[in-house]
Amino acid sequence: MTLMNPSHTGEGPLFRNRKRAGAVCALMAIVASAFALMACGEPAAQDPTPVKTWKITPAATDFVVSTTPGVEATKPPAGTPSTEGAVLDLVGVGSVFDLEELEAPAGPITIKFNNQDAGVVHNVAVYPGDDASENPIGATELESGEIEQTLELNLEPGDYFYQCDAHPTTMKGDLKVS
Ligand SMILES: [Cu+2]
Repeated sequence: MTLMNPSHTGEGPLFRNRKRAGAVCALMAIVASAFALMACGEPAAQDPTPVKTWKITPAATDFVVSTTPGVEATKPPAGTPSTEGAVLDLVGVGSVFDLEELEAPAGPITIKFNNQDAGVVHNVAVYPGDDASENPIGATELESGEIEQTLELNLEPGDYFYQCDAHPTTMKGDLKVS
């Protein structure tokens, strides 16, 4: 008889708890649906913002393009007076260039290379940029001295690099075209 009482008293609270749990579940469903509606509204408001940012980026590129024609416009007046263009003298002696820095105005440029090393092969090759990583714009043939070579170029303003392809570590220099 003493074992029956705990089981009877235990059933009562259990049923009440199940009713309370059902009411809580219904409340959470309403709250969850309310949050779902709010969550759906936020992404729709955020979408226009990235589109506006994308429109700003191409506009900045247009500014760079519009600047380039202005620089090119100054080139013809500078090149017109001198019909021959710039002439740069370069000497190779003891497998070294006498000049490691050359400057010239944009337009036709002639490099006169004097290889004074008898029986030693030299040349002059001009590359875009600061090194010989890209293809050369122009180059003379590798020939043994003593010999005079002429390299004719037509260069836009910028930084260029020149070297002897037979001695790239000792015969090199920078050419600045403005
Ligand atoms: Cu050389």
